[in-house]
Amino acid sequence: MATSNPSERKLKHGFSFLIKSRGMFDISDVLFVGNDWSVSQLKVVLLGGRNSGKSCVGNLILGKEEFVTKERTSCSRRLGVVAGRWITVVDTPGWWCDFSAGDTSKLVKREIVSSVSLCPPGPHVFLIVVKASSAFSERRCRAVEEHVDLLGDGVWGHCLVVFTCADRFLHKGAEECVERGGAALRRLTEKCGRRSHSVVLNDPTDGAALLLRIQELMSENGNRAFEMEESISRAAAEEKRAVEERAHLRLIGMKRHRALLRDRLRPITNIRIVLLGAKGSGKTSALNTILSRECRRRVGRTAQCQVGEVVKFGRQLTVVDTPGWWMNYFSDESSHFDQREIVLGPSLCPPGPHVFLLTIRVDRAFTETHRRSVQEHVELISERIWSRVILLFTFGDWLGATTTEQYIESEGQPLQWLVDRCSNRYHVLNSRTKGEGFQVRELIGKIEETMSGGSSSWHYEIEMKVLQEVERRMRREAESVRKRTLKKEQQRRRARARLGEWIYPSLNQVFVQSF
Ligand SMILES: Nc1nc2c(ncn2[C@@H]2O[C@H](COP(=O)(O)OP(=O)(O)O)[C@@H](O)[C@H]2O)c(=O)[nH]1
Ligand SMILES: [Mg+2]
Repeated sequence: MATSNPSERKLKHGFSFLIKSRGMFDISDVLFVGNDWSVSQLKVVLLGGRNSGKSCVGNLILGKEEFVTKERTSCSRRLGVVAGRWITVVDTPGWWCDFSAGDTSKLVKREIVSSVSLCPPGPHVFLIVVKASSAFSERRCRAVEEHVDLLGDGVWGHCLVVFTCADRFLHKGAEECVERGGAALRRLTEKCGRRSHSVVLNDPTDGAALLLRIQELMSENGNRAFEMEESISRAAAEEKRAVEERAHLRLIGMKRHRALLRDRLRPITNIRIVLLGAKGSGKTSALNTILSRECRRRVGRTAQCQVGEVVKFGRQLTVVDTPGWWMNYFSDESSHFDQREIVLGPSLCPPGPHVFLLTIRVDRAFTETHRRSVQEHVELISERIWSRVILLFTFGDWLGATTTEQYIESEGQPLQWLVDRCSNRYHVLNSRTKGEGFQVRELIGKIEETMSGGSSSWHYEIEMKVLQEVERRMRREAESVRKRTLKKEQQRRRARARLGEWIYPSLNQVFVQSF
């Protein structure tokens, strides 16, 4: 360790270290000499919203690129020796910054709790990572509180808020960050015993300073590790084991069913698909992936149904994209326009689609409200279509090493209801990957199996009366809007005429008087 001209400094908790006298320092320059650095291993857990910089903070602490800076559903643990000490850092999956814990998938919540068991007997410090440049609202604060509270009592005494910044020129000190952040951020730091620290993510000197701040917190806690209530860790471990067992059974059942269908497979050269799902659930991205369309620009909101075609793997593929519904809306809350587009979709690939792909995002909780919303919107087309629906789990990159079956079994009743309704037909799609050939090939295989699954007709017979009914309702609505506008216009005209009568006589009087 290079310590040219070292000088000793003392921090307020009696913790001392040797440091190069040139002001700036990096991790290898820090030489710990006090008894406080006595724990043989330092264990740190990183917590925070998505893209807040958790993995980068982990890399900063360990002094090298150990964590991939990509959000995942599972924890990752890395060990390193820094300044002669073993350091364990556990990176946890992040939550959507403004979403409550109820909107986070059960899988992610369980992983956050499991992070403690990855560094036995428990972590010394939890770093709550917050992006310094983003506004910290009351909602964001509540999201942090709810997710940190999953770890049980006593956790806040081990927490340190870390503000991250990517650029030295934009960097502000922790106190300034808290002051500018407003009441919500002040409340969060209060909960953490007013402990906060600010780092520039690509600057190794900030890694050393952060370690010193961590050491300070450890000293405050008498080097005690955080002990999670046994009931919480036991429940998480039991749940994980049960999920794995159920996932294994589901996988076997699904494979057996597919093997049966494969025996009855009929050759097919023309496949028509309709994409259904909530807005933002990845339908348009799925269409681009299936049709191998390069889409460098950000995918915009789909206003109307659109059709895409391609010849791929020796098949003519026709895919209809629909605008979808708001994920928390029931069907009577969706606009008539959205309802019509959903019902219109199947008629855009005449004589009718072979399958419906129902997109579900794997990076969010799937609640009973979402389930009811999906059921009601799908059944706007017809209750008969369920036998042709395949669940398309989008945002597959988010799953990482977690299997689809583990995700399904973790998420609970509402999602399992949907999977059962689709007779265990599902496929996971990652629209961010470049080598999409394999996943699309596999999807086509599943579509062909669905079509061989005993349905007498090759394709779905469109129920024209449903479409006519929605169009009738739209016409009625347009007519009532027209009448309302007309009435308003007449009222306005009458008011203007009255105003004219009132203003012009008085103007005439002024005119006469002035002569
Ligand atoms: N990471 C990731 N993002 C995705 C994926 N699929 C879609 N997205 C993003 O999710 C957003 C909504 O996707 P979009 O296809 O427009 O959803 P739609 O409203 O259902 O058509 C876009 O910003 C996409 O880039 C995926 O598989 N992985
Ligand atoms: Mg779209």
